[in-house]
Amino acid sequence: MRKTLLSPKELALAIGVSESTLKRWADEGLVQVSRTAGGHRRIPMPEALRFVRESKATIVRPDILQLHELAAVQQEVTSGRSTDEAVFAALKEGQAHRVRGLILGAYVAGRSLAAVFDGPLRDSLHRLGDLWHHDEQGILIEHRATDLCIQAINQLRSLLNPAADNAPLALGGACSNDPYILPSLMAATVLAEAGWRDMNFGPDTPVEVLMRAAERYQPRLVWRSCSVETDRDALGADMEHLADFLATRHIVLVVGGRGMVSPERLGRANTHRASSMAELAETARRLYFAA
Ligand code: B12
Repeated sequence: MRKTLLSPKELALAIGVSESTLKRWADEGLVQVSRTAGGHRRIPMPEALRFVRESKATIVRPDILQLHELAAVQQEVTSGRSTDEAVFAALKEGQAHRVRGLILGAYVAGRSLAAVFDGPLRDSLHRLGDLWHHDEQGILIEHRATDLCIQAINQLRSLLNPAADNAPLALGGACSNDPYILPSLMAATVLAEAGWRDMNFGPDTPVEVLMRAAERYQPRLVWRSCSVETDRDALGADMEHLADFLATRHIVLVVGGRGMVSPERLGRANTHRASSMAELAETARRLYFAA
């Protein structure tokens, strides 16, 4: 079972400082602690990770933070070798443990989820796509790489604080006939990092499903990705219909992906065309504070 609370001694050991230093940081409010019935300080795991990321602490005992995959790649992460290059190699070779460790390493070193997704993950997948142009070998590797990315993203997700019950809700998915899993999964995870509740309907989600879900769950934001070459007129009509439907309910629509229709066609005040997860994160933060 995942440990959820650390003692000051455990966090101190994990980052190679003395227990008294850690307790002082806690008393100064740099690390938020709760107290046991007996008055002992305890640090929730997400808070420990926040502190490690923001203070740029070096993790010397990843096992204490239950970041086991990190142990195997730690030398690589701290050696200055480009994470992006290492992620590409590990994805190409199908090394699940290394992919998870490297992505975890980039996150605990302080990169935002959006930066990890727009950076090493996107770049590596684009490079993989260019290597084989979908001969048989390429298809196999792309399917496998997609699964390794899903594992790494879900692992990062498990480290996030759960959203508050009254946090704004976002929901979304990929357009009809779009099999691509990762863009929508990334969008959901970026929104979760920004404190939103999220509902991801995944690939190939008909527009009616999104509209029904919007009607039922009253989200503040809907995202839609399109990563395939498709009938531009049909997609454009679909998107206009969705944008108008959401506008009457004051719901913001964020769209993205290689196959998405042009911003001019979507020129509605409630609709944003994003080209990266960083842009989605920015919109999410702005709306969160406005809410
Ligand atoms: C993995 C992969 C597959 C897998 C998909 C597995 C799955 N279920 O997800 C499989 C093997 C099934 C596949 C199939 C095909 N593929 Co393919 N595939 C890829 C590959 C390598 C990675 C795609 C991916 O997941 N990228 C990761 C995402 C995260 O990156 P991204 O799409 O750029 O998204 C970023 C931004 O655009 C933005 N973004 C995207 N969407 C959204 C949405 C929102 C709301 C926001 C805010 C931001 C945002 O943020 C993301 C992160 O930065 C790409 C290479 C590439 N250049 O992308 C080829 C690629 C897309 N495929 C290609 C092709 C040709 C095909 C096939 C037609 C091959 C075939 N002959 O069968 C089929 C088509 C399938 C179909 N039904 O349409 C071509 C497309 C060329 C073109 N001109 O469109 C590419 C570019 C490869 C290449 N270089 O030739 N593919």
